[in-house]
Amino acid sequence: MTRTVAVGEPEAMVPAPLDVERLRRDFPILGRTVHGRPLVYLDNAATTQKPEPVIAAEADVYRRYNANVHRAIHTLGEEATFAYEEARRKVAALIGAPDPRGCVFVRNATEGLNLVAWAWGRRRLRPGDEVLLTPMEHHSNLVPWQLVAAETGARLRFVPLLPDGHLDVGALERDSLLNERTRIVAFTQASNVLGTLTPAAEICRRARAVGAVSVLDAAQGVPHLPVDVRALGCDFLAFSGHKLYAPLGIGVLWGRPELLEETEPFLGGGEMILRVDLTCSTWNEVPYKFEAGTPNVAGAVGLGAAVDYLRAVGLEAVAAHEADLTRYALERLGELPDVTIYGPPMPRGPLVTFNVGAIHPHDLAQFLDQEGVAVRAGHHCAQPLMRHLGVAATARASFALYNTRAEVDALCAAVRRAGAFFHG
Ligand code: C6P
Repeated sequence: MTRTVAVGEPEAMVPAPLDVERLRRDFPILGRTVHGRPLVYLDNAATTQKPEPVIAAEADVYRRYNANVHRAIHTLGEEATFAYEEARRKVAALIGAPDPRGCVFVRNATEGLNLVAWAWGRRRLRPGDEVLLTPMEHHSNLVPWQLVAAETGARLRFVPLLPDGHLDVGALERDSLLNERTRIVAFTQASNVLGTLTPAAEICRRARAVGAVSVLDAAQGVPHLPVDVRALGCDFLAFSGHKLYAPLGIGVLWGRPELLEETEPFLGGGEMILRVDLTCSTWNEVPYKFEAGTPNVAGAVGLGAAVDYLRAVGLEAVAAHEADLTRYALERLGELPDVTIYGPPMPRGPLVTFNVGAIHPHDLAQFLDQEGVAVRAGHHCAQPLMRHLGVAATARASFALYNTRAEVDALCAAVRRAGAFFHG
């Protein structure tokens, strides 16, 4: 995977452009400075900043109706429960889930993926069964399967990558990667390193055809693409709220209702039980069976507010704006000397992963930070992919609805100065 430049993609229906300057005013943090310079925040794939309505919704819980949910027989408890369940309904609508009960509140995508691996996978996998993954999975969708495979004797297999960073879907048949032993196909909807968009609906359909369950890591998908679990045809889908303008510490695992019904609990404790005896218990209904303990009520309410915000701005318009920034960044960064960009051409997720000559990405990120530009540097929790690319680490700029072309220009100017500084 070497230098890439954006190539033309078919022009789709173009939604009205975002009024980004107005939207930016919704995000108080964007007004701050870093090292005396205006903040240029380009680490959105790690976490997004939060708009005022989300901050207000979360604070409002603590100001007006903080209480435990589902237990308290008092007004505050009822209001908190209503708001928590309302947030579940909003999340369900966002991802096209026909029934909100299919949406389990978890801490983040990592917890959702672990829930599937441990509570569904470990109980069902047998020696010789196969779990199909890809080499570009985030550690959150790799390590849980390694742990479960070690316990069950299941075998991990991987769909190879093509040189441009796309999945080699042809290998599913050619190399018999999908076969009667495949029980689980777990893969990312969008790579957090390459920006690669996977043909999720096709893979889910083919997984089902061999009787396998599909698990979609949508951590980098839901914030940027209109997602519909029915159209995708997946069995499980996990994402984090904090990459979606929502508070930290709240995420969602969606599961096909019949699968959630047959999935054993992940954590035991309060709320997830129906009846408890000294030596055994029975379980509450879905989704509460998977929500042991006091949940992050304020986080969920904040997530509901983030969903409202995103839908009001317009998912299609956000996607178009982010695609424009990505295309522009690919072009502008690609013009700079010694810059290597990883990943496929457009269309791809709204991030650009790159290296500059022999500059260590950590040094580069530190230099950029001094210029007010926040990017991520490191292995991005995708060490096998780094090895596949033949690098130890990379820098990465990732975009959200509030970023601008001027910020891409600021990034490129700072990268140019870094090149001059380090290479002399
Ligand atoms: N990627 C990044 O900077 P959590 O940490 O549970 O919210 O999300 C985990 C996760 C799962 N899958 C993908 C594709 C991801 O990108 C992430 C998080 C961040 O790329 C932090 S490493």
